Parts: sequence; structure tokens; C-alpha cells
Amino acid sequence: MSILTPDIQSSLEAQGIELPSWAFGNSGTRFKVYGTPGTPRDPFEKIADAAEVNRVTALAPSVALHIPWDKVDDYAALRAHAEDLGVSLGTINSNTFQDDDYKFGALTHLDPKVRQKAIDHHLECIDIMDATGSRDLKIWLAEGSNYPGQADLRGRQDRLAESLQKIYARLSGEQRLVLEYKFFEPAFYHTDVPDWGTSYVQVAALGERAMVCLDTGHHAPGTNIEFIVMQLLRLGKLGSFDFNSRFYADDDLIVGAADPFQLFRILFEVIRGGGLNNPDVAFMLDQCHNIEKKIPGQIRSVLNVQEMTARALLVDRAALAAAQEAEDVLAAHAVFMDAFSTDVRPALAEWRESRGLPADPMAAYAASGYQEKIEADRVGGVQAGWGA
Ligand code: PSV
Ligand code: MN
Ligand code: MN
Repeated sequence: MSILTPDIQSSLEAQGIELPSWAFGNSGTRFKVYGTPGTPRDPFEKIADAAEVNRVTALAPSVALHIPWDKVDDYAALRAHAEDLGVSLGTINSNTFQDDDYKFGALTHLDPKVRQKAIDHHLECIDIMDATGSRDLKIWLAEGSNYPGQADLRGRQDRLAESLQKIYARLSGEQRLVLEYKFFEPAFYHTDVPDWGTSYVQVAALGERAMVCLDTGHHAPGTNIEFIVMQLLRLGKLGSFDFNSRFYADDDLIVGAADPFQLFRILFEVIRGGGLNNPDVAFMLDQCHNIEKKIPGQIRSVLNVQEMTARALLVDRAALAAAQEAEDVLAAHAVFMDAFSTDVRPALAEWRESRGLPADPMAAYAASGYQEKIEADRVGGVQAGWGA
């Protein structure tokens, strides 16, 4: 009998992780952007690559877009292309961090003309959502200041609230706004949405369809991220995750690579707080593969999430509750650690095969010939995404 009970299997089967289109483009650091053979030349090719990840894992049914990186003339055609390849278009990410006008702020800028330009960009993103069928508009703001005294912190917060209100008012139907926080970078003294509390305060003022986005790389070192996950789920305000891992800052490395135990703890709180089927939470990756190949990098990432999810589902919740009730510290901790220490890889491989999927998706991709084909075909193209 597999350690993955039928209940665990059906939870795992429902898991879907959204891939970021920009993970397939070239990226790097502020020191160097490396070119990688086979890099997509346009959003259509990024989606084709994302569909490969889904083909070998059945774990990545949708792709998030970043505007303007993924600007195309015909979003209906992009949507049809995605659907032909068995994936859908997901979250639309706005971008107010690559325009000189926004040097001192976008949605918080002192000049109403600049604020309006930034608001209009978001309205355009919502038009795109209408065409792509996307539910979520994700807003991450690069705004803040570098020196104490430089800016009126409170005035900026008021202008932010006003601008967000205008964007929120344009949403229709099931569409939502998710506001991502980040404690520093590119601003180094203050950031206008630095933490979950600020994001929560801003979205709570907007209404029910405004939620918080938690990027796992956007906290000070040592932050108990699973506590934030618990609290936001408890408040009904966790709209989405940007998964990645980090050693030092916002490293955007493969999720689960730096601290698998942290990923396990986060996923345990997700399960405790409503499960993987919770329709309010979008599970997304936000990663940049600087030195590794992009498609296998994404395959590794979704498999890491699946593996830690399986381990988190193995926690004996009844035994844990009993030990917690009895204040048996070591027994409770042991129940938790037993699940974390379980090697689920053989059981997952067997389960994948039973569903007609490759037991080893990394090996299946390597054997497919797709990588060789894109490396041969996509020569001399314009690189897309970060570093474009
Ligand atoms: C900012 O660091 C961020 O996490 C936001 O989600 C951006 O949209 C994304 O990175 C771009 O990679
Ligand atoms: Mn992010
Ligand atoms: Mn980030």
C-alpha cells in the first residue's frame, strides 16, 4: 500500500502551480544577464515552453504574464495558443518599475499626471485580463525612498490608497486585485508596501476582491513566513503566493532549494487553512533562472512544491492535535518531523505512472528532444523578459 492514501492522492491531483512567463526569458543579476540557447523570442514561445512543464508533470496548468514584457497585438490569439497547448493564461502582473517617469513613485507620485499614467497602465492590464480571461491583477510597486527625510511617508500612503481605489473600481465580475509586499529593493530606506500588514490595510480598504500576495522572498531574514500565511488565511485575505527561495535577499531561486523545511511549514499552514483546493489562493512561482536551463528549472520547481505538499499532507493531524492538547511538546514536534522526514519520492513516482505521467518528469523532458529543438530553432532571436 502506498504511503499516499487515496485522500492524499486526490489532494495532490487537484494541485496546480502557475508558472511565470518571465522564468523562460533570459535573466541575471545587475552584474550580468546571460544568454541561454533556446530562449523564447516572444510570449508565444514562452507559453509553449511553459506547456512543456505541464506536459511532463500535469502540475502547471496556467501561465502568468507580465505587462509590458508580454505585450502582444492580439491577446485572444495568445489565449487560443495557450489553450491549444493545454494551458490557460493566468495572473496579469503590472510593471511600473522600468520607466523613468516613476523614479520617485508611480501610484504614490506627487505629480497627479504621473499617478494617472500609472493608473492607466493598470487599467490597460485589466483590459488585457478581459481578453485573456485572467482573474487576478497582481500589483507589485517598486516605490519608496532611499534617505530619511526624503519623502512624506504618510502622504505617499494616502496617495497609494487613492490610486488603488481607482484601479479597483475598474474590476468586474470575478476579477481581483492582489497587492504584493516587499520589505526593500529597489528602494533601500522605505518601501511603500513593505509588509503584509500594509498590504492588508490597503486591500481591506478596497473591498472583498482585493487580497494580499505573499512572495516568499520578500521578508527580512528570520521572518516566520508560515505565521503570516496562517494569519492571512485566517483573515480570508491571502490571494496568492509567489514561490521562490532565497539565501540572502530577493534571490528568486528555485523554490524549496534553499530551505525545504520552510516550504513544508508553509504548505502545512496552507493545508491547515483551507487546503490546496482553496479557490481564493493562486499558487504561483516567481523565479528567475540565471544560470540553469529554464524549462528543467521550472520542472524541478513544481516537483519540489509537489514533494513538500505530499510530506505536509502526511502530517498525522489527529495525533498532532492530541499532542498539542496534552501540551506534549516533544510528541507534537515528533509528529511534525516524522512527516517532514518521509521520503515521498518513490511513492510519487509510482502514483505519477499510475496516472499515465512520466515517473521521472526531469528525465522525460531530457529525453523528449524539445530542448535540442528550441536550441537549434531559436537562433538569433530577440530575448524577452528581464534584461530585454
Ligand atoms: C518583485 O521583486 C517581484 O517579486 C514582483 O512580483 C515582480 O513583478 C517580479 O518580482 C518580477 O520578477
Ligand atoms: Mn514576486
Ligand atoms: Mn521579488
